[in-house]
Amino acid sequence: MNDLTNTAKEILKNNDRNGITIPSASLYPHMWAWDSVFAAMGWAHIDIVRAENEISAQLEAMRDNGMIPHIVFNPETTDDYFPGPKAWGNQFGSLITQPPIWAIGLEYLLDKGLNSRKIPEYLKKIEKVHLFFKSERDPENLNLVAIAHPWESGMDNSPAWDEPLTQVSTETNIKLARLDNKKVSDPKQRPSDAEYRKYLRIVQSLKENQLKPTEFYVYDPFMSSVLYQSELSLQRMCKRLNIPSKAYERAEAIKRALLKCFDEKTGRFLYRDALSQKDYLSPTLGSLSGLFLKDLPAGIKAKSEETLIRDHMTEFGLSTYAKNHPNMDPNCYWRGPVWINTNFLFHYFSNVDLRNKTLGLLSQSGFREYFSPEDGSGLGSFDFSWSAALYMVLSKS
Ligand code: 2M8
Repeated sequence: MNDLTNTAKEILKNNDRNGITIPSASLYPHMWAWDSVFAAMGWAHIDIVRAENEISAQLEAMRDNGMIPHIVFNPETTDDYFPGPKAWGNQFGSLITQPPIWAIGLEYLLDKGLNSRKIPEYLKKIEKVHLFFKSERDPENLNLVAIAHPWESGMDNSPAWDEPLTQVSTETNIKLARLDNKKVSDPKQRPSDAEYRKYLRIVQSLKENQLKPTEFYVYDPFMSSVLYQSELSLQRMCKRLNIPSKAYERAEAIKRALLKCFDEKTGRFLYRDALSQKDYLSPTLGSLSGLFLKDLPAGIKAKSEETLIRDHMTEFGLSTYAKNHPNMDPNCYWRGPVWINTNFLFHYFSNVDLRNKTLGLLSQSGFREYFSPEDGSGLGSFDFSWSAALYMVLSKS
C-alpha cells in the first residue's frame, strides 16, 4: 500500500466522529450530506460495514417530507460552526438539502460487496428523497431541480448565483458571526461578507415562509444531472432486488427536460430563475453537467465536450468556472478552483478521463479542500474527507 493511500485512510479515520465523517476537523465539525456519501465510498475501501453506517446515518436523517438536511448537527462537538442551530432555528439540522448522490453512493457500496438485509429499506428511503425533489423543488413542474438556497447546489458561491442574488437583500435579522474566513490562510479564498448576508437573508425568509422559497429559487442543471444519474442507480439497485420502481421513467423525464435547456451556441445547459421565470447562461462547470446524460445526441455531446475541454480543462482537472472569463477567480472557493469531487463526477459520468490528473494533483498538493487551476496549489482547509475518500476510489478503479 503506498503512502498516500495510508494518509487518505488516516484522514477518514481522524475525521470519524462516532460513525459519521466530518468534512474537515479545522472547518466543518458536523455531518454534511454529499460529503458523507463521498466519505462512504472511501470507507468502502477500509471497512464496508463502516461505509454502510455512513449511508445509513444519512438516510436516518431524512425528515418527514423526504428532505435530508445538508447539515446534521453533531450535538457533542465543542467546535463552533456558523451558521449553527441557532441561526437555522433548528437543533437537528439545516432547513435545506444538497446534491442527491445517496443512490450513487449506495450502489458503489453494493459493487464493493456490501451485503446487508437493510438494503430494501435504504432503497425505499432513497425513493422518498427523490420524490422530495419532484414535489418540493420543481415549482414549474419541469422535471428539473430548482434550489432554494445557493448552498443546496454544494457550489456555494458559484458565479451562477450572482444574477439571482442581485434580487436578494443583505438585510437580515440573523447576526453575522462568521468563523470560516478566520480559519483559512487567506479570507479571499472564501465567500464575501455581502454574500454571507444574502445567504442568511434567504435562511431567514425560508423560516418566515414555512420553508417556501420566495427570494431565491433557481433551476440548476448540475442538480438535475446528478438526480438523473441517481435515478438510474436507484433503478439498477431495485432491479437487482426485484423491487418495482419508477426511477427509470423519472430519469428519462429529467433527460428530456434537460435537453430542452441546451444552448447550441455555447454547448452549455441553461440555468433558470424560477422566480422571474427567465433562462440564463453562466459559464460554470455545472452548466456542462448535461454530459452526465446517457446517449446524448452526437451534436450536443460533441459541442459540450469541446466547450469543456477548451474552457475548463487544466493540468489538474476541471476549473469550476470558464478559465478565460474575466470573473474567473483561481483562488476563491467555487468561483474557479478545481475540486476533487467535481473532477470525480465528470470522470465517473462523462467521457473525460480525469483519473491521472486528479491523482497527480493529490500527490502534488495533498488532501486539501480545493486547488488553484493555475499551479495546483492547495486551498481552503486541510485533511479534507472527500479528497481522501475519492483518492481511494480513483486509485482503485
Ligand atoms: C461548503 O459549504 C458550507 C455550507 O454548507 C460552508 O461553506 O460552510 C461547500 O463546499 C459544500 O459543498 C460542502 O458540502 C461543505 C462541507 O464540505 O462546505
